[in-house]
Amino acid sequence: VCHTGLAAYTKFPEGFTFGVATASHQIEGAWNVSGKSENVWDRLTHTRPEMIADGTNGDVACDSYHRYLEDVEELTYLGVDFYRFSLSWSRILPTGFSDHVNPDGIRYYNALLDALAEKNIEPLVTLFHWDLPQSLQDLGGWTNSKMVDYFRDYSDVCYREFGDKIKSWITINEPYEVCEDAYGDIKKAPALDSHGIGNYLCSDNLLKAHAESYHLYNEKYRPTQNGTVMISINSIWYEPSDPENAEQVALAETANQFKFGWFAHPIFTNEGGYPEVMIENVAKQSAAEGFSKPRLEQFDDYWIQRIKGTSDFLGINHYATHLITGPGVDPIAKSPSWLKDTGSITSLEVGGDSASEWLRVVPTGFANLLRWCKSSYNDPPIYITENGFSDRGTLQDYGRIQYYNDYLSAILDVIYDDGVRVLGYTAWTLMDNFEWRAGFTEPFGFYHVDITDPDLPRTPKLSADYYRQLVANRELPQDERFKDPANKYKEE
Ligand code: GBH
Repeated sequence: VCHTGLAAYTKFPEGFTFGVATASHQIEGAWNVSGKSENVWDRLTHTRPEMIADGTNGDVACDSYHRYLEDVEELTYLGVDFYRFSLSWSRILPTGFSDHVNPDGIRYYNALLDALAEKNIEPLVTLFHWDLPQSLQDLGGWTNSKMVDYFRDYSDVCYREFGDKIKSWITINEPYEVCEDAYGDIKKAPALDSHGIGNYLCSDNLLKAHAESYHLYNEKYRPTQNGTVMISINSIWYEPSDPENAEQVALAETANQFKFGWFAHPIFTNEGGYPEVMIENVAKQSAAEGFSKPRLEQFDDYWIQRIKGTSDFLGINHYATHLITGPGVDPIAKSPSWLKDTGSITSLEVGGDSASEWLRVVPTGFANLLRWCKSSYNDPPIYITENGFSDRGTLQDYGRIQYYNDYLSAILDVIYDDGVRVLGYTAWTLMDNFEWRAGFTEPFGFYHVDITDPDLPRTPKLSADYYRQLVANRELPQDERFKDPANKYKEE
């Protein structure tokens, strides 16, 4: 092992794969073209544009619906092994239900899949990345227990139509963000703000829906299609602000159970079900708040068993670490709420910054999260299904390169030093795109997209070349040209 003082390890193990990700609503545009119906993000951006930082929306976005061949060119330039993208539910099933399959939607994804196959780029496909058909939201969306059936029906259509071409599936992207940000808060569409209530109705239904989709694939499709199915869970990783403070250490563990464990514990542990500490805290808070029943209750035995073990890999999206500064009710917590239920106070005063307030750069936090996943979830095989960095859009994006280098180095550390089974890595994202409520103000892409030009030209940033070299050599690039001149000066 060569210790350069920068990174202990530089070379990725044999068989490790690299990809890059996008999501339908963030890139496709063509929001009302060829039979696609309205989704919750169309509704939010059209009716409440003031909720988006720059008033933009996904109507055109990167226009990937029409420009997907350009996207495939970019992917080919990067040389990635796989491309993670998501399917638009309302493009495939405009009513939201499986009574009408939209032929143009099927044609679009088949064309994309064929173009990828021609370049030997494997598809890794997400069924649901937040763009719920508005028709289903009108019935309550993920707070409606019928969503279990609707999601299974939608999955069935996708497995049937595309399963010959897609061997790696992700059911749902970031369940915490779906349930907490969209139903328990106003951070994501439909911005229900049913804090402490809707978020937990959502998790009950979403976990069951995921499990039913997994079982459906297992029983009906896996025997002939031979693919895999996983879920991608996001983690803000929590650490104590004072590692010597036992109370903070315990609270950080509780916060990680509330954040990551909320969805990982039911699927990836032997005992299954929601984490015990969540059930206890929510019961205690609910009683004190005057509710007749806990706002979150444990699944019954049938569902504990049915949900357990329903993911072939642990899909981790990871960006940032936050701090726990103490016990109590966070000043920003509503009542009742998930945050209040955690019983802790959080802080963003950690690590380097990015263009996104929440994105605190702490590579050691990533390594700690991965070790924690190994020990908490029986040493699962792991795919990093998202990781990336936002800036203000410069083409000389040294901050992004530094981020990737440090976070990839953290992965190498845990692979070689701790035996964590990380099998692949997905960078977020191929090109600057519609960053949800941040609009186009917090770009994460390897490619700059000029949204003021009707041709939406894509220009590679320096990080595109960094990633291309990384993928080609399976090794962290050491090239001088990737080093920030400012930092380089400091090092010498
Ligand atoms: C991922 O979410 C998404 O999967 C992807 O679509 C997205 O483009 C990417 O990250 C970059 O953001 O400022 O208080 O409203 C990552 C988890 C959780 C990060 C919600 C942003 C908003 C916090 N996200 N969070 S706030």
